[in-house]
Amino acid sequence: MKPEVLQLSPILIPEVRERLEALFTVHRYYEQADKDAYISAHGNNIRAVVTGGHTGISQALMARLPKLEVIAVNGVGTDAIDLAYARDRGIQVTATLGALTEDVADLAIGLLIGVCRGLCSGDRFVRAGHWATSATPLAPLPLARQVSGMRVGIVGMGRVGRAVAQRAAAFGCPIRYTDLQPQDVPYGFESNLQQLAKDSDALILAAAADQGEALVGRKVLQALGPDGYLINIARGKLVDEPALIAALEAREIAGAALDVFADEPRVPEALFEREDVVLQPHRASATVQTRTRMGEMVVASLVDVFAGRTPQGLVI
Ligand code: 8YV
Repeated sequence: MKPEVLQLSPILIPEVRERLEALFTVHRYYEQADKDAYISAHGNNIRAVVTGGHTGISQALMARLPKLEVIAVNGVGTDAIDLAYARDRGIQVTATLGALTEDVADLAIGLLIGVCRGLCSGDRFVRAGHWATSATPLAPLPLARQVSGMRVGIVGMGRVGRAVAQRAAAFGCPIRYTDLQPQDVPYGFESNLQQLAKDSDALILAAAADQGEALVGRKVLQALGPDGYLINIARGKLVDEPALIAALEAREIAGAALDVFADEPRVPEALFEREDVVLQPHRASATVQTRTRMGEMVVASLVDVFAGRTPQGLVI
């Protein structure tokens, strides 16, 4: 009999879906109208969960899956999983470590350029027909901020932070970073986030959010200052969003570019009308190439666990 898998979020690559369904009996939890009744009917037979980094799995749901052996995260973040509880139950947790590094770093740089150079405002300006009609071409658009040579501060020097640093270095940007401890990288370490913000023109968040705290609040934003930009490709909960909105409104920072939000998919409406922000719907890893690689890792990790092998990307 094929092992039964509970799938909590969609997989967008057809080949990966087909392979998953060929090897396992897949229960698409995310499609169920009555999730409670669905778990009452199937929960006792579920041996694996497939979920996204943002979706994770609640402890309450894990508790209803007594035969659960493995949670395969189609992503790298494990902040939405109670790892201590999983460990106590002997449930293995895997993540697609390394599969999405390049894409996430690419988007961080894309967002940095996007917000500093006003790419989205420029696009809206052209589409609205303002370029052709404006008396002084480009008059309503303010001059942009140069990206090359900006002082970049990176929060979290893990795989993604390093890939962001490599890219920013190619733009001639001096780089400093903060992390729980100094890493073996050729960039200056700063233990104090507020000081890092003060010394940066752009602060890029690439940290894990397992501690669940908002690292970036009013003080860090004020330290970043009226010429500083905040880029977040990590987790929305790392930022105190009301403080960010207040800082933008008071022009205490120059702008923000965000791929992630505290309560996705809900985004504070106060951000919608602002020209000094660039917004993305959490899609830093959403390329065909990366999602294929991630999906293949998810399937391989389930195969390995059920064959008694140590899966690649084992977190606990
Ligand atoms: C994905 C993520 O969007 O890796 C993560 O933790 O949040 C993202 O890469 C998500 O996991 C989609 O499945």
